Amino acid sequence: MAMSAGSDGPADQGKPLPRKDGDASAGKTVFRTETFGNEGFWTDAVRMPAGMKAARVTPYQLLELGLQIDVDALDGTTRDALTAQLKSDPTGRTSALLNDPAATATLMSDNAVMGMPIKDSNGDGVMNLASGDKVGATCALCHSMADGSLFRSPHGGAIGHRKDGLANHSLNMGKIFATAANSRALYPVLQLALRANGGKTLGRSTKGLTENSSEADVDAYLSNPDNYPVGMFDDTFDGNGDPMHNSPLFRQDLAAPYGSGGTIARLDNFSNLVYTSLLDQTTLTTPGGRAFLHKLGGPAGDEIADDYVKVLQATGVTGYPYVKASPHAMPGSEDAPVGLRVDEKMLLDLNAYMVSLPAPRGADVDAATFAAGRALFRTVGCTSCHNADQSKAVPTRMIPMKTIFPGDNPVTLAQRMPPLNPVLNTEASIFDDKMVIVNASLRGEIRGIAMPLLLDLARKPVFLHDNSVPTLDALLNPSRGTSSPHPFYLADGKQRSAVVSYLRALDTRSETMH
Ligand code: HEC
Ligand code: HEC
Ligand SMILES: [Ca+2]
Ligand SMILES: [Ca+2]
Ligand SMILES: [Ca+2]
Repeated sequence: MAMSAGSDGPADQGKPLPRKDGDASAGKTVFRTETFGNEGFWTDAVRMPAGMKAARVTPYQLLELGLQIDVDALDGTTRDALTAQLKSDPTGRTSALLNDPAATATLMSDNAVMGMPIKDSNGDGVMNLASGDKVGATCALCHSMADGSLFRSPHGGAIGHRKDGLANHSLNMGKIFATAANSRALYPVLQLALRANGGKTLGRSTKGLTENSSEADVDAYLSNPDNYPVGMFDDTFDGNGDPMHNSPLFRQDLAAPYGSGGTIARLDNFSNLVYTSLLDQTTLTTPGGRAFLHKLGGPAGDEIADDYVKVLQATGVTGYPYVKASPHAMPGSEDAPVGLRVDEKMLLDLNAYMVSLPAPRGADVDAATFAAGRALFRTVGCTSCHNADQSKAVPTRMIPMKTIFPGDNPVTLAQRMPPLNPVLNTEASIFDDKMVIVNASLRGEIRGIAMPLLLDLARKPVFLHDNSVPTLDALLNPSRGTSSPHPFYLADGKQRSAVVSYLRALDTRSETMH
């Protein structure tokens, strides 16, 4: 085939930091079931299983929330019964098992709810939620799907074999968090109205929460999809309501720097941050956690830590922090932002696993349309940022906020110690909210957006990290305007449709197979 004209990608590709990889098969176990003790946080502090029990949540409802069920974890009797019930009613609506609230605890005890593994916390050699065992959280909660071989709920939950690394675009994290009996324990990642900010709040909701907000107030915030859209998770303890769309976790050798703000340069450092501060947020009350919050937010950061202690006390949470991690020689560094590091070998095993997970095949599209889309992609300017070859690592260069979002016109809310940039917010937009406090300036880089993987796009229901664009066609349609985020357009409808087909077909073989 003749080479198309146009560029393959930006001349300056940058170089991801060197990465150490351990053993991928050990990493698979870490990915699926290692909690480093965070079951204390999810079961005793947030009280997720207790909330589900109180609300009589059925397996059918778990699936409606977008959770995935691992058919291989079910015992033979349960699997046979479920298979028979789904045979007689493929919608699952009349399945005795799927509609029995007691079966939710059974599924959890069987370790079948993906990403919410049970631990033998009472040490009796048996896994049973009812007798005091605890449920934690792992990467598989958001970064795995079931293949739907047994059942697929219209809302995106599925029962089948595990497919790790796929982003769960249907996970209703806000509603899942709201269902917990003590959602107030998620205080650091809620949208807050802090005294240090004069009671002003930043995020999707017009109203911020405080340490005095009731459980009902917090549940109302979390379960409102305008605040917490499906497929998103607020992973920054910055007091801002800034959930981001979930990412794929396959082929992570291609994805550096990590996070939409490019905040983290090294993969194992991202994983460590997840374990030591997101999957057990109570570490933020420790001296290391407080120092990190202070560095990020000054007095607002101090206030988050102080108020969090009050919330934990008011809700009877004790014995924290829960995560099993060691103090690190360089607290505050990317290796240990809150001063803690979980087991190094397991982090490197997890690296190997996330790197080994293959990207799914792209959608099948007609060869001529693919070729037309590919030629346009290379000639209309897309490859000044994106690579055409998706089997190559994304360029590591950060795209400045003003380039990716010409409407960026921020006000300065506070100064910070270098290398951190000042706290900047464009009031009229949520696109920049995630990068107001936590951004790549933490590693001496600029506030901007990192290049995303252009893979598995056919399965994506929504585009850009802030969920702001509903379809690929809309993303490339000039009607969004010249000052909107990602204003790179094709005015001609036919050309746009060829590029959309091309994008949907992309995978790591695209350059060789088509
Ligand atoms: C509750 C949901 C949730 C859980 C659990 C979770 N993540 Fe994520 N993850 C996300 C979201 C949402 C993003 C997107 C963040 C962003 O855009 O900045 C993300 C992004 C990432 C990225 C960046 C990918 C890229 O292309 O830049 C990595 C790496 C990652 N997660 C690793 C992990 C690991 C490792 C675990 C388990 C230790 C984990 N995550 C657990 C929701 C989750
Ligand atoms: C100035 C650099 C730049 C240019 C030019 C550019 N992009 Fe992007 N693109 C990005 C960045 C950065 C993101 C991530 C934005 C975000 O998530 O907020 C992105 C996101 C995307 C996404 C969405 C990915 C997702 O998972 O939501 C698609 C699709 C895309 N670009 C296609 C294109 C096409 C097609 C063109 C040319 C018409 C183009 N881009 C031009 C930088 C660029
Ligand atoms: Ca609740
Ligand atoms: Ca936040
Ligand atoms: Ca903003």
